[in-house]
Amino acid sequence: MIRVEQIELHEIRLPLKEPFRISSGLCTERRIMLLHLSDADGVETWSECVAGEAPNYTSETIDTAWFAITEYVAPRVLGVEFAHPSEVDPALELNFRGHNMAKAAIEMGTWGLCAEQQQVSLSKLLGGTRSGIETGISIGIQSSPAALVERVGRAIKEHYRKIKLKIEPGHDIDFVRAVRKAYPDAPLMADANNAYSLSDTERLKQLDDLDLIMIEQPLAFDDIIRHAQLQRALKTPICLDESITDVDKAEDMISLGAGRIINIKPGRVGGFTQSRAIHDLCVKHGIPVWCGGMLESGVGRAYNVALASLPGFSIPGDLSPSNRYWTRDVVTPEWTMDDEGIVHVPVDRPGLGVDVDRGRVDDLTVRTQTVRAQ
Ligand code: OSB
Ligand code: MG
Repeated sequence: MIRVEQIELHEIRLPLKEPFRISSGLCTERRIMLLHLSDADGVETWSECVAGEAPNYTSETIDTAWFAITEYVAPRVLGVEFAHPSEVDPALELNFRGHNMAKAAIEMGTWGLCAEQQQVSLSKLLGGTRSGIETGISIGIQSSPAALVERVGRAIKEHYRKIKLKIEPGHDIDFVRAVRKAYPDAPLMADANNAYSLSDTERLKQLDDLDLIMIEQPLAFDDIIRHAQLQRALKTPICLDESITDVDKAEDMISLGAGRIINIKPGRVGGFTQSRAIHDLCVKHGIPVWCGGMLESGVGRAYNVALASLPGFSIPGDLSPSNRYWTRDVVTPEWTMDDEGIVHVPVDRPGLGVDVDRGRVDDLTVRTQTVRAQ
């Protein structure tokens, strides 16, 4: 039985080691919301809200999520008895539209709390079967094809198993072609974060010759129909990210042929219960899934790693190790990747599998608020 007694919200600031530019915006420093959840027996855990600084990925931001959590999400969970964390998602969905990242932060926290309470790994609690996750890197838009080729070269040396190139009109065909020429066998894909429309179909078809594993979210953030039209024109599989906000959207994608792969980010879909439902549906239909990232701290990464240990996650995830993002993470041990490009799932440790450095979180905190059961 889960009964959350108290939630502490912390906003921390973490500068990225390298600026991250995508077609819809630039990030140099993450404003990260961490949540500390505890029950009345002293069981405690941490979770992370993955909303960004600006509404350029979904409509949520850290500030809208902070408000949604304190005003609407937390009151539906605090002091309420749940027999299992899978009961939290339906309680948050009833007459409550949107705010998926705010909901996910708390929904996933209840899974973390349950894992702590039962002294099992988060992966095991979810039904994970993998002990290692093949890992990919997401490389931001660079100033020139040569700069991108250089950056990709470093990623290959670091043994990444999938290399995702961010693209936009003007930073696309020539950039990807230069990388393909330099590395004929590299496992490459592209992510456009909504930068194109159907009128760019001929341009996007040029990517078909570059042997990409997939093209992620070329069209609008909430589109399914046009992606189906584009997929009919392209040989390269389309992977949807932004458009898949719940299991019904995944079903729409599959039945309309709007894509052949799904990037599951638990924050985007409202948490682990929706993530598992999408995973299960995709397994049933033979659609591969992989776990995306939102430049998380080591806390959010723990949840992503646990999710990616489910059997249907058959494509490398955007789960780079801590030192790809931060000079120093907020967890110990930090997340690392071995020289085969594998991040290990901490199956032998209960809960998240990493310890949160409370002193460091306090040092980095610029805003905090505590909400309690009435
Ligand atoms: O589209 O996958 C994306 C980061 C922020 C917003 C959107 C995206 C991303 C990434 C980062 O690609 C992947 C990572 O966390 O390493
Ligand atoms: Mg994406």
